[in-house]
Amino acid sequence: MRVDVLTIFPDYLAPLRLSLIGRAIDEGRIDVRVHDLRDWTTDRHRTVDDSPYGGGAGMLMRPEPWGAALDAVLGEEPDVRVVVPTPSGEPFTQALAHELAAQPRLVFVCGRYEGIDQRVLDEVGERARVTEVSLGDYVLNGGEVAVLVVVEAVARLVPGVIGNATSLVHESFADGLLEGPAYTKPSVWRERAVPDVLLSGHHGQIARWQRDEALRRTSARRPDLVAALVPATLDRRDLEVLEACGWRPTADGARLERSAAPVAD
Ligand code: 6GU
Repeated sequence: MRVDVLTIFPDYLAPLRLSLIGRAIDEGRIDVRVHDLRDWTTDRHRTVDDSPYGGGAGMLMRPEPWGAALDAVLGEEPDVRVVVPTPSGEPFTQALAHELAAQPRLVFVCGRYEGIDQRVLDEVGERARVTEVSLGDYVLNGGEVAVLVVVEAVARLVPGVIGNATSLVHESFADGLLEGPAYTKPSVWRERAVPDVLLSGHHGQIARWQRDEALRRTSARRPDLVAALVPATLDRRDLEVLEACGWRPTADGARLERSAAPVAD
C-alpha cells in the first residue's frame, strides 16, 4: 500500500516511522510519502491561506496550492482514495479502517480546521473517491494528528504488518462489543486477585465470563453499541446478562431497548 500525506506540517508525521508502522515501512509493506504543501506555492511568502468570502472568523486554505499538489501526487493513476480529516466528516470506524486497508493507494489531505476551499474537494472528487472522516465530536487544530490515528488503524490491518493475525479477531469492535478487562501475572497484586475463573483452565467458562464482561462493559460505556446489536445473533446467556443491565428485546424482536435505568459499571 502507498500512503501520501499532504500537509503544511510534515514534521507532525514523523511518528509514522516508529514502532509497528515504521517496521512495515522498513519492510516495504507500506510506502509512506509526506509532502509539504508549500512546495506547490508560487509566491515569495509561500502563502497557503486567505480570509473567507462572506466573512467569518479564521482563515481558509486557498485552492491553487492544493490543486497543483493533488495533480502531482495523484498523477494519472486510478484507484486512489483521498481521505480528508475534518470534524465535519463521517465517523471513522473500524469498518472504514478495513475498507481503507484494502486500497492500493491512500492520499491524505491535511487542512487547518477552518478548512479548505470547497472547490478543491469538488474537483478532486471528479478524479478520485474522496472520503471526509472525523475522529469524534471535538475539534483539532489540523488533520495531521488525525492522519496518525487513521494510518495506524489502517496499517495494522494490512497483511503482514501485525505478526499475530488472530489478535485482530478478538479485539474491540470485531463483534460489535468492547473488550472486557484482562489480567496477567502476578495472580495476586496488592491484595487484588485475578478472577478465579481465569485460572481455572476451563476454556468454555473463561470464554463465557469474558463475553459477560464485554456485554456489561459495553452496556455501561457504549449503550449505542448495545442498541445496534441484533438479538437473533445473541445467545440466551447474552440476553440474560443484558437484561440484568437493563435491556430487553423490542416488541418485534429486531433490536434491544432499555427496560430499566442503566446499571453501574
Ligand atoms: Cl479528523 N480533523 C480535525 N481537524 N478535527 C477533528 C477531527 C479530524 N476529528 C475530530 N476532530
